[in-house]
Amino acid sequence: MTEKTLTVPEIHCDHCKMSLEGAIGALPGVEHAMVDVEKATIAVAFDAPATIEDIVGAIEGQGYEVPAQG
Ligand SMILES: [Cu+2]
Repeated sequence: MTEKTLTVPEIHCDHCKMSLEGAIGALPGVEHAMVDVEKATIAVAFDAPATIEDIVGAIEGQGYEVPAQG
């Protein structure tokens, strides 16, 4: 199991939380995705076949920019 926390500054409300948790959670291999609206972060836990690229792609697919993390 890989766990990562991504910062997505455009997260600002519960609608963001629901749409992002739904989109990421639907990816095969994702154990959980939890958005913290106040911190604008997403904590994800996943195994193969999911990759971090898939997860970033799902976030971008919802219309959010994912800046370089680090
Ligand atoms: Cu929102």
